[in-house]
Amino acid sequence: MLRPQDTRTRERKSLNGLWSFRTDPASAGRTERWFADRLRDSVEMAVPASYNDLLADESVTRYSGDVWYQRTVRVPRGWDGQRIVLHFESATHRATVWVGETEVVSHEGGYTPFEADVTGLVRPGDEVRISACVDNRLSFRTIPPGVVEDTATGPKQRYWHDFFNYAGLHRTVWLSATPTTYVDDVTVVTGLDGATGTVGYTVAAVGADGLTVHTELTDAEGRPAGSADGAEGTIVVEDVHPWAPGDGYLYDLEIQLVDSSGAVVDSYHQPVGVRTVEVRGTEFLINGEPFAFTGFGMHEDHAGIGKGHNDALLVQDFGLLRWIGANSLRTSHYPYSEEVLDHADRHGIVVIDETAAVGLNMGLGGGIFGSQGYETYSADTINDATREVHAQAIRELVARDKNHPSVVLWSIANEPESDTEGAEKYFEPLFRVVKEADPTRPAGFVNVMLAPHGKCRVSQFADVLMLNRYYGWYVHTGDLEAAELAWDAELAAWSGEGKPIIVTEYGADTVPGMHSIGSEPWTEEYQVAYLDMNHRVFDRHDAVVGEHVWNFADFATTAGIMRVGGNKKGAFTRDRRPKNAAFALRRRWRSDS
Ligand code: BDP
Repeated sequence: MLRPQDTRTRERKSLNGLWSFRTDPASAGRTERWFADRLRDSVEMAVPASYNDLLADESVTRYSGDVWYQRTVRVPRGWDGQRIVLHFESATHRATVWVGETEVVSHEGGYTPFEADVTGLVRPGDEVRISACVDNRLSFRTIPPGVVEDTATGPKQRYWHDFFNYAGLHRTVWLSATPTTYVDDVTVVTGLDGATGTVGYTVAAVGADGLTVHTELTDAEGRPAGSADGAEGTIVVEDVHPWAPGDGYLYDLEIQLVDSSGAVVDSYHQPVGVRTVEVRGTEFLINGEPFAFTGFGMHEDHAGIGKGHNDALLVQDFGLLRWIGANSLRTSHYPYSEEVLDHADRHGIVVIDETAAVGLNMGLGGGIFGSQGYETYSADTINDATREVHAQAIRELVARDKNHPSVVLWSIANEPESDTEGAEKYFEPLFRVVKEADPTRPAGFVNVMLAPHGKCRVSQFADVLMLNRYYGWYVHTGDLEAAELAWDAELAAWSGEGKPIIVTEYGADTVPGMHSIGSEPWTEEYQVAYLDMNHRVFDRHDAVVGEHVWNFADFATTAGIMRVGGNKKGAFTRDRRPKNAAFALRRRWRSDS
């Protein structure tokens, strides 16, 4: 599946804006065929956005179940004879879509795209009604998992991840047109040998018998940089300008389907960054050079729109990343919108790309340790069927993001239970899935504090060790001396594994404006002292090649006695004002500060 584009043979029309919306707590809409007519008793809802916080209605904020979105669209009259596709960049966490009265597609998983060929159901020039039933419920067969419990006050959604279960149509919906003979997919793999770069590609096309695949590479200044023929090929680029951290140099690869008269039947443009990624011993190499990650685990989270994508806020967040000297980010804890990855490509920000497999750990809930009343891996909870859903989530992530040069490492899960036999059995096949899907990038998962060195049974499968640790926060709270000792000892043990270590989370909740001259948790001073302690420890271990503070900004969570208006571990507040820690990080990460 390729993302809709405007090219010389393709067109797209955004369906963003106001849609009709209504909740469907009884899940009556399917049997009552709400798609068959104008959505009654509806209100207006913005797309893209999470619906939760927009209606000043508590029952919608905390809603669990089906909701319906509907709008009409006039199909451009020039699209006669074209293949017409309805494309959703995401629907959280699952959706079924109708065009008119015909069901066209269902999709599981809230953060990856899906589409349907609707050519036979629409007439260029005419209006058509699009309805989507979107369900935000999480179960033991979803990624992320959750459970809807029957309680005395009705069914309640419970989950084990520490961010609010925002839902809805978070990203752009497109109607698009391609020729009926079309480029269906492209995979690009790049190489570097001194000043020479290679751009290897594989193209899949539909209905292209008798056509030739022709590719044209152009540099960022618009100068021709090479070309090739065939569905598979390699373009050699002399004096290549590599993509590198801080230097988001992109070539454009135009993929053409050409007929015997030389006419271009279809054209698709793939941005290409020529770079290599490799793990060697404890080093993480980009273009053969050791790379040290600085930056954050982030969230797609803003007041009002929740997890909805917004270009202005994207530009603001990346501006702050640049200001603070971050060279990288992790898409904690789900695939981010494709605009984020495009932006990272163009600006040379390195990305650890994560699936939505978060909360596969019944010993943890919303950052709170302790038994949560379930066994993590069992026939009734996370089981083989869950693993199939997880495997599909990995495949869809790789399929979507494989061509982004910014993506250098796959994270297949965040903080799963990883110290049990069940965990080992669950994860071993998933590492095979990610390696099969992408043999070119390293892969790992993010290890939780409850599975320290010597106990974790899943790290053996990972190329890179990613550790989340809260010494001085959840343990040794307020005692940074003891925290330093314990953290140092654990890192020394992990260093012996001979793999690169990225500390993917370390952080302390901080109430902006709260101060103290002592080391009092929750104050701005404590956050700075906590980060300083961590940095002293990292600097003593050569195998530590990355530090990602938790979190870039404060974010919304589910209600909990450890959360005051959400998680407050941000270097920035939720509205992106810097805490003292932001200035401290800037001093460490920017040589010019
Ligand atoms: C880790 C999780 C992250 C939480 C964080 C915290 O990976 O999602 O928000 O801790 O407790 O357990 O702040």
